[in-house]
Amino acid sequence: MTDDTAIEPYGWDPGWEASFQAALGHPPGSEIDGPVPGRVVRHDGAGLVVATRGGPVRAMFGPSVDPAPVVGDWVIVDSIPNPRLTLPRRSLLRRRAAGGEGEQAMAANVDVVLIVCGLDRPVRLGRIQRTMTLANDAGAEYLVVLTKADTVGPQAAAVAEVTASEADPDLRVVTLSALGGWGITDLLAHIGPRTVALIGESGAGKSTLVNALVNAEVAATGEVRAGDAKGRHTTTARQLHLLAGGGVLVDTPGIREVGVFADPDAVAETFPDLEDLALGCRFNDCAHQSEPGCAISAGIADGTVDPDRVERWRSLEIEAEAAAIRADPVAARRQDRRTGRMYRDILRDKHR
Ligand SMILES: Nc1nc2c(ncn2[C@@H]2O[C@H](COP(=O)(O)OP(=O)(O)OP(=O)(O)O)[C@@H](O)[C@H]2O)c(=O)[nH]1
Ligand SMILES: [Mg+2]
Ligand SMILES: [Zn+2]
Repeated sequence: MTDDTAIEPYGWDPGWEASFQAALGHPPGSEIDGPVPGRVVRHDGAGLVVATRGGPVRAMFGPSVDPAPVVGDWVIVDSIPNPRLTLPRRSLLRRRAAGGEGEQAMAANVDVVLIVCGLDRPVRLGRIQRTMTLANDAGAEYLVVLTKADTVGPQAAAVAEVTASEADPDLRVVTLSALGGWGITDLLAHIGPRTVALIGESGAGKSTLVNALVNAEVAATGEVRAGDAKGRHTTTARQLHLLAGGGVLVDTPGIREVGVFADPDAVAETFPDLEDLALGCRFNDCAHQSEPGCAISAGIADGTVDPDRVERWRSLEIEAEAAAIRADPVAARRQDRRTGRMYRDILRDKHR
């Protein structure tokens, strides 16, 4: 029998075992020599660190593996060691690469996203909604963590909570102080023994929170600038850390801009109330600008809908659609041709 005690804390379960055996073409339950499964716990310029049954191994990027493994992936490593295969993912947290067109994989097999905001700076609703969209795209749960609550009074913390929950009435918001050590047990109870990724801008307090949750100094932290509380990009690699009570945390480098590279449906999930309301618009393709019979415009007019929220919804939708078309240029061309044919047919019918 193989001894899985070293990889079970990383989330190894019968499903992954089955996936591993299937990938190698072995019948279930048979012994396998040589290639071993492991979880990518670190991804940096030099390569990968993979937690295996025999302990962590440093693996080269090696011959190209598709998809390229990212932190959180379960991979099969051979004896070199090289990753030879990425096991089919249960989820992928991704964003639009900074300043670029491409997609950037942030972490794989993530169950929960912590949207980390430091209370030493204003809570930004748009940013929360963008991160919610990334989480929805990955099929992950999310909750907002307002940390550094020790830097503001209870009154200000309460105001920040209300502001954050405006992103979604059902949004869970946890207020805590990672440095002060309060609110941590509460958060642990919320996340459970799952794979949890921390997302937020540099200096928000992600690594400090990781240390508080793990209850050890496992991640380096850095000072923020005095004037504007901006961070110095202390964390430079994505790294997975084990929680003592079960579950894993993925600490990530701070991101300046949350570029959405999402399925447009993920945007819809972020704004379910507006999507529902838009069903009442007269036209299916209503842009909610000045179309007659627009339910969204009516909501804005009678004060039941927040125009800023509509603005953020529309801009995220446009961004996600553009990304989807860029991701699949063939489909985009097909769509163009279809539209072209449609117009041609209409014109022909007219002139008949
Ligand atoms: N007062 C207070 N300061 C905190 C708290 N959490 C973090 N900090 C401080 O905020 C600064 C930034 O913390 P980090 O944990 O390094 O931030 P980060 O989000 O990991 O930043 P990057 O790695 O650059 O993305 C450090 O000086 C921390 O000591 C908190 O709960 N209270
Ligand atoms: Mg950090
Ligand atoms: Zn409308």
